[in-house]
Amino acid sequence: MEKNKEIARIFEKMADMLEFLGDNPYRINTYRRVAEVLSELGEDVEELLQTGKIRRIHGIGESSVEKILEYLRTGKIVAYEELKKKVPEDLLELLEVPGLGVKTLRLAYDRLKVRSKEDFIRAVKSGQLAFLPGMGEKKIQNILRGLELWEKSKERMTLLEAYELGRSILKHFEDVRELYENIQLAGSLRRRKETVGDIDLLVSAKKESWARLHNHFVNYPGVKEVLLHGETKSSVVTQEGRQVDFRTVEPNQWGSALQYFTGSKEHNVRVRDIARALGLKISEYGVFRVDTGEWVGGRTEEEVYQLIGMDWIPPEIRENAGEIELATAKKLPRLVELKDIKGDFHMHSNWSDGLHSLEEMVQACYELGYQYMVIGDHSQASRVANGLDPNRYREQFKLIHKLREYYEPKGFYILRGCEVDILPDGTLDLPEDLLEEFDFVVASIHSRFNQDNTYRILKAMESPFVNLIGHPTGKAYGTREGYPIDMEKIIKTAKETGTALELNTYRADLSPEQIRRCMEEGVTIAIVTDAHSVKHLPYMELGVGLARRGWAVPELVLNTRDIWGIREFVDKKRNLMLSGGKFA
Ligand code: DGT
Ligand code: CA
Ligand code: CA
Ligand code: ZN
Repeated sequence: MEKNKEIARIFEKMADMLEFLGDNPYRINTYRRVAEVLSELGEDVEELLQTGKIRRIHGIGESSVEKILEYLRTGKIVAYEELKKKVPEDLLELLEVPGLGVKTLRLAYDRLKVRSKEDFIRAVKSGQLAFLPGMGEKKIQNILRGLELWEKSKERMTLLEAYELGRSILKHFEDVRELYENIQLAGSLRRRKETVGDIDLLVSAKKESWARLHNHFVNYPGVKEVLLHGETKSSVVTQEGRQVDFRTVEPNQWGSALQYFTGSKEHNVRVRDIARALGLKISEYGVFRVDTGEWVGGRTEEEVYQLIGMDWIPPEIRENAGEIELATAKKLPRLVELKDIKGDFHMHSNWSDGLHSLEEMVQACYELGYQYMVIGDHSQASRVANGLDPNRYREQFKLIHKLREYYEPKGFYILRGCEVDILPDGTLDLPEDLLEEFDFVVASIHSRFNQDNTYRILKAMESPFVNLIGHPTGKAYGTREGYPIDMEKIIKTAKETGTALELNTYRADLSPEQIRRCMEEGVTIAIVTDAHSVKHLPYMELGVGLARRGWAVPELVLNTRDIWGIREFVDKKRNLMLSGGKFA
């Protein structure tokens, strides 16, 4: 699917370039649609060419097909090469900056003689931008803020991006399965850190295969530049500018190498110190006796930890934050695992701002092997997200009712839900009599972040019908800062009212520290994908990783309960709140 991505990227760029040149909007939209179709396409364009089906892709017209064919045959699209001569490509890269559009770039080009990315950044920082028509102080501040965030986000990938890239590289290695014994992504990606600097890939194999493995690695189709092509270590940079490090080790070094390259550095330093006190030396090559230099183990990670008197430690908590002491005392808690997860509580269909139909979302959840799912389309106040009014929710209930007839006999339960907006004064965007009809309610803040957000959330939790607070802090993967809130108060009230707090896989909100506080206080969290397409549903695996980073235990993760446990959770809150009681 690498080719799909490459070609989609070119069409996307051509659309930007045409827009910059003030070309016909119809043509611009056509190119954008081609890019979208190509990235969503389930099949490889190269295969479609071979099977002759390429001319029948829905949504791609004749002249675009010709360009795709041209690229597959020659590796180039002449129309694109021509456009490159007319526009400063480098300047258009700035379109990734939040809050910056073609119009502003074009104005800066015409009036301020801005020709490159650097020119533009200089123009913003020196205040020259203020000379452009329609450029107020507030707009300039926004662009400055956007530039800062963009520069920061360029340095590190979000966990989502790293996960996708990692999966694609693992897939590339399936072609040479006979050459190695073990393969794994290590480093911060394995630890499920919210942002990832570079990807670390580790393989164990017999020495005679190493050269071929390194060749295969540098020939990964997404590579833009090979930084190092060695015998044991290679490094490349991808088209997106991301670095991937690759190492090969002998099969009996697997455990010690995996332990070493998983990190974190702080964890490894402690582990090494403890080993030294026991007369042992741990390196990526194995565990050795210091006095004789004799190799004593390192085939598996379990073996490495066991040799220094510890239980195996889950990668997500290897941060030297108390895990080493507990592993030595053999008292590590059992963390939640993907296999414990029985359902997802927050997702959107094309009734609001999702890409897929309700039917498609339901079928996809069923195929994941879940016991239940909550459909949670936006409520009316979320206009941009095409939120539902009470009548449309009731329409949706009818459809769900019909779907249940098919799915319930199979043991799969569709819960009627919503993601109701918490309004600026803390009231909810839907009437009580409707809220009562839902099986499960998620309530979130989506606008007016300058209000007292702690108060808004506390008030929402007092509703007997609100079961989960969506993305509590409003932050997203280090790219979007949250609104200020008093998390301690929210945790306390969640406990008192029997409301769960959401760990949103799409945003990494809550943070590991906040999850840990929930665990300490006995507050239940729910891991949700907030899927806007069936493609996002499997990110549950990442959500579980993020939860584990916060030391989440199955007892306090709502998704580990079965359908009857969920109904009990909902009923318990309703009964208690309606009778004026409080939770223990
Ligand atoms: P990143 O890539 O910045 O998100 O973070 P990591 O943790 O993936 O770091 P990276 O890629 O530099 O190195 C991968 C692992 O290799 C790291 O987690 C621990 C190990 N490692 C790297 N350099 C050192 C070092 O100087 N000392 C020790 N003890 N371990 C190291
Ligand atoms: Ca790394
Ligand atoms: Ca690295
Ligand atoms: Zn939301």
